[in-house]
Amino acid sequence: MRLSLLFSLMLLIGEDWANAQQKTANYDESKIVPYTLPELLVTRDGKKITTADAWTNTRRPEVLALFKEHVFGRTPGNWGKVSLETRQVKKDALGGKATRKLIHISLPEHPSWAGMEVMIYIPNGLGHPAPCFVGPSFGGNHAVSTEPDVPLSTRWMRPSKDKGIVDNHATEASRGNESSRWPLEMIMDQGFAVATYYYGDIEPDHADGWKDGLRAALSKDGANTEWKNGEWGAIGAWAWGLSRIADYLETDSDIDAKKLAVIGHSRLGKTSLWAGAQDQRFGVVISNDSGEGGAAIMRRNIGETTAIITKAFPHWFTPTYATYSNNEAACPIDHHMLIALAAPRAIYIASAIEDQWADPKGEFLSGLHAEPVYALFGKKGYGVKEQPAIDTPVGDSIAYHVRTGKHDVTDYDWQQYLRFAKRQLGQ
Ligand code: GTR
Repeated sequence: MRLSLLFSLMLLIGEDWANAQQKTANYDESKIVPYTLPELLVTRDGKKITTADAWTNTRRPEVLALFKEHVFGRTPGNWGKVSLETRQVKKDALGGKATRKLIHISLPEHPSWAGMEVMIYIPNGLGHPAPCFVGPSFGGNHAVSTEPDVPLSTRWMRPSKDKGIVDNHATEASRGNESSRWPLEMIMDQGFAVATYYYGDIEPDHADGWKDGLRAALSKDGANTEWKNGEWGAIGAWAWGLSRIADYLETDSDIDAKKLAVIGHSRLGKTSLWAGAQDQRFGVVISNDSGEGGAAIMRRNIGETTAIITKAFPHWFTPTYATYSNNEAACPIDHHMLIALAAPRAIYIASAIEDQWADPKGEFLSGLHAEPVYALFGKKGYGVKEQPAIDTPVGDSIAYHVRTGKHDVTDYDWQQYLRFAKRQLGQ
């Protein structure tokens, strides 16, 4: 009993410590030490990139490799066969508005990973395959949906009285606790499907969580693995899950798998950016308040910093990333390069004005500094050079808004994403 209490307390140190840092962090622009961003359009051996082909064939692979080596780690390629099993199809979900499917994705060659439960809502009566948003949830399918017959997740969850998590597990009181972030009816009304999974299906989100998840299952040393520089962290594994959902969606004739938008909030926004960087099946990439390690420029060192995030959440990244704590200038990437990896596909970066921890201005700047890559493809970025006023979305192939309010996903955010996805994907 005592030991398990100690263990639970240890698990909280990362989150709690990060939360405490929010109060004392620097939020003063005038204290930013002048910095130079790494060149996007110059190769490591000094060649200038001036064409879309040279970006695609030379510089893009280089930048992608840099993010693997220095930030998120390499995704191993040894998972083998992927089993895609449809477990439930409910044609009259959401009062008849949608069909709900539950798909179990697992790896027959790696049975120690329990697999992932994907929940898909598809608007009824559309008359054509639906474009689809794909994103992970913090709380599980039963938290995204308010429908009482969605199975409760049985996986490890972070303790939370508010969310009805008891002994690290969801209860009936957990239903719908994330539904405000997933306005399913609004999304269905706009003719889009939604595919989602609980990120903890891949691995529990704490420093030792990988031992009970996909990373241990795919590693030859299992739970005894010592993660080396360049090997993947949790964000890489969560992003892998998004790509496996895309594998499934390509097999479902109710879905237009040529029209996929990957979306995530906060740590899961970092995840959606990394999924979008690696997997070009995602034609739209959406970062909602992704902040440090996501869209924010790391060299600004304002709000959450590399030092803070790699101390609080060492398991999210490849070990190398922590070596750039208070040493950002030595890092061969900055996060405008992560945005550029989406090019020429469409990307939306969103911030919230009360979320200074995530550095809204730094999130804006990463999109601005990615524009030269989009220009090579004849694509337009923001169309403005300064961060726009609150609640004033800007942009074309790279779009941005900073909305009123806190760190969250709101209907306002979704209204912009729906409009953007329609414009970019056609619908
Ligand atoms: C915070 C962390 C942020 C962000 C956030 C979240 O504690 O410092 O980087 O990821 O959690 O995911 O809600």
